[in-house]
Order: sequence, then structure tokens, then C-alpha cells
Amino acid sequence: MAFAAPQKDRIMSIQQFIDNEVKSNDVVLFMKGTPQAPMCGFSAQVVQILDHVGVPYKGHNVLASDELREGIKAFSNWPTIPQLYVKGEFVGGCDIVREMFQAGELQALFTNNGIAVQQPVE
Ligand SMILES: N[C@@H](CCC(=O)N[C@@H](CS)C(=O)NCC(=O)O)C(=O)O
Repeated sequence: MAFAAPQKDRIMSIQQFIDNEVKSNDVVLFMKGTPQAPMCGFSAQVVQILDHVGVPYKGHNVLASDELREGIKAFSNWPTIPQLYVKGEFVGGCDIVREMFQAGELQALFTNNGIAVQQPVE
């Protein structure tokens, strides 16, 4: 019991950090590695799609923090990385992002939220 309170406080703080990040940045990608150097094929695919669409985004490397790696899974109630957030809303992981991109829905999600893309759907 002696350690229960500090651990709870730490969990709260990472949840608050994530909440603040996704609310204060239009597009956030929780990934393995960085946008410049992805460390996993799934994260690399999402980076490739976002770069192709041409939308600015903030990347968070979960490999740099186990607390963030587990915290984002709890925050989204989603078991894997990568995870994409747009305007504070969880969009999905690699499969969902890829399918939305192929259907033109990802680009529409950005433009409908007032986020400029360099590569709109024709
Ligand atoms: N089907 C998933 C693929 C992503 C995936 O399976 N990620 C795994 C391996 S990189 C993962 O995050 N496992 C939990 C972990 O590494 O903490 C998606 O659409 O995003």
C-alpha cells in the first residue's frame, strides 16, 4: 500500500501529459522512433502516409519512455503503436490510417478539421 499513491500519481501525470499533447497539437503521432528515423515498419508506414499527404505533425517516440509507451495504450484503450491523433481524437493505428488514406478519408479528415494538406484528394 505504501507505494500505491506515488504510482497512481505517476500514471495520472502521463495521462495528463498525453491529454495536453493531443489537445495542443492538431496532428500527433505516437510511434516507435522519430519521423526522421522510424524504428518499426508500422510506424514507418504512417510516417510515409503523413509525409505524402503533406500535413504537419508532431511525433512522440514511445521507445524513449516505457511510461509513455504504456500510457498511450491506456489513454486510447488501444494495444499497439503507432497511434494517430487528430484534433484530440484518436484516429487509429497503421492499418486504419492506411485504409483511410487509400479511401481518401484521411485527407478528408484533415481538411474537414481545417488542417491544410499539400496533397488533397483529386
Ligand atoms: N496492426 C497494427 C500494427 C501495429 C503493431 O502490431 N504494433 C506492435 C508491434 S510494433 C506493438 O505496438 N506492440 C506493443 C508494443 O510494442 O508495446 C496497426 O494497425 O497499427
